Amino acid sequence: HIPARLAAAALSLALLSTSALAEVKERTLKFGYSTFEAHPLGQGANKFVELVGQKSGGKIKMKVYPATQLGSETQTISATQGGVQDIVGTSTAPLAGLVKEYAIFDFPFLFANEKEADAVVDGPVGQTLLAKLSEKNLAGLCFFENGFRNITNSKRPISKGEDVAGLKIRTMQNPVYLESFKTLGANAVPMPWPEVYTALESGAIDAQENPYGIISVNKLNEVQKYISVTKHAYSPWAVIMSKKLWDGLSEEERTIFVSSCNEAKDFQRKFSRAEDAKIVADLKSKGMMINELAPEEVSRIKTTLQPVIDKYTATVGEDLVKQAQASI
Ligand code: EAX
Repeated sequence: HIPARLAAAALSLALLSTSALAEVKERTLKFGYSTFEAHPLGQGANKFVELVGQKSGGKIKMKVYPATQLGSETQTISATQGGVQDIVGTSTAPLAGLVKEYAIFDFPFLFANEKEADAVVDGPVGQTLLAKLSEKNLAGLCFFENGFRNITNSKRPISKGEDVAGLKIRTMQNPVYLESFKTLGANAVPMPWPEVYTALESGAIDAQENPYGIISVNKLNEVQKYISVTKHAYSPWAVIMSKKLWDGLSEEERTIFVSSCNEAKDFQRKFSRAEDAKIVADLKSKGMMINELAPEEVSRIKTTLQPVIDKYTATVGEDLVKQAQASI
């Protein structure tokens, strides 16, 4: 027979989980993001949805809209602010237009590797930035990663900063990216992601920059010849809820969302990093030319971009930059 203590423990556990779930409402939420489901971000999004489902005993469901079905990143961020969309996943760059401190993540060459990125994004700077979204009718849950960004173009390999000059390059809708590429002499144009493939195809632009995964899943190999491994910036990807929804959640529901996001994040980053080598081989096999830059050329680019870093250090505040540097 079952020992009394064990039976009591089982009973209290059962009570705990039923009483716990009493604080969880049946909900079906709208979750939209810009990349494809097959991308590691889409896989991370699915993991998040699955975990929220499990932890809520199936009460909280999400309808997922990948691949810009609900609009560009800036549009879906606005829809989430208005509560029309419940959850958005987005590269953080467009958030700098709402909360200026987000520009810190866009500083060229801020992180040398993923370990440094994780330390800052998961540290006090990341926490501050998630919390700041509440000023804009948003509730930040956690950060996945889009990854280190590399330049692709149709003209030539980029081996030094001077090779960027004259390229018509699309940037995200973010001033740090825009000014960085202008400083290198490029003809830089901000453009929402859904327009980029067509603009590259028609030759309206020559170049764009994104991590390997985005290049691959969007088949940019069809319209771009060269990838130059500049790793000039790192894109975190924020999972954000509308504040309207957040404010109406029980503590228990909030815990479900935040803990699921963080668990999904660990899965997502591992997956993303494991995919990179395979993607590079695949892009090469599809005819893309991939070149690395000599470290001294990377340092020269960084020196050229120092005025942009200085300008945006003033914008985001020197304390935040120091805090980031202390985490690295
Ligand atoms: O889906 O707009 C961009 O370049 C971002 O990297 C976006 O997340 C791509």
